[in-house]
Amino acid sequence: MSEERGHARPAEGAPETVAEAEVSEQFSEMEVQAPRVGIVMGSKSDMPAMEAAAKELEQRGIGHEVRVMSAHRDPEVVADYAKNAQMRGLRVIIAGAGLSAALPGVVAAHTSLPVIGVPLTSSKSVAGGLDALLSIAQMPPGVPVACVGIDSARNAAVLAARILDT
Ligand code: RP5
Repeated sequence: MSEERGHARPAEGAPETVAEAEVSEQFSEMEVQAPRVGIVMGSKSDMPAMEAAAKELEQRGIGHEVRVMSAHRDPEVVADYAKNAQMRGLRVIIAGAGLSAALPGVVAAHTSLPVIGVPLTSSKSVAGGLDALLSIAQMPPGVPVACVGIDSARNAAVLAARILDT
């Protein structure tokens, strides 16, 4: 047992030291496995279109997670997710939504991570998804959202991969 500034320190190999080493190892494993891309969408009905992003990331071996949350129906969930994203290890967020597609912009308002918006068509879309495209692309100065083409979730994943490479 050695002493430093009056505090007793456990000797090498003492139970506390072993426990610390185990915890440290578990943390480094978690970091490796932690998703780097968050894929979020406004509704379960968006899943068929957004699966293309998950598939592309899967093929590239990029860890990701998929969540359904609506900027209008679950505003607190979206705010919490975006605020905690960076701390959880995420590096890019892909957000898909249709109609008045606020999700990508609201996520971008709560995080400084890059956000890629995917405008989606849905049964109630007008002008073939132009409603969602403009909602996502026309962000106010200072709160950018990168916007891919309508229903172009795969391109969002390719862009996320390029961002991660830089
Ligand atoms: C948007 O409204 C969603 O992103 C979806 O594209 C659209 C329709 O949602 P549901 O009524 O199918 O849940 O917020």
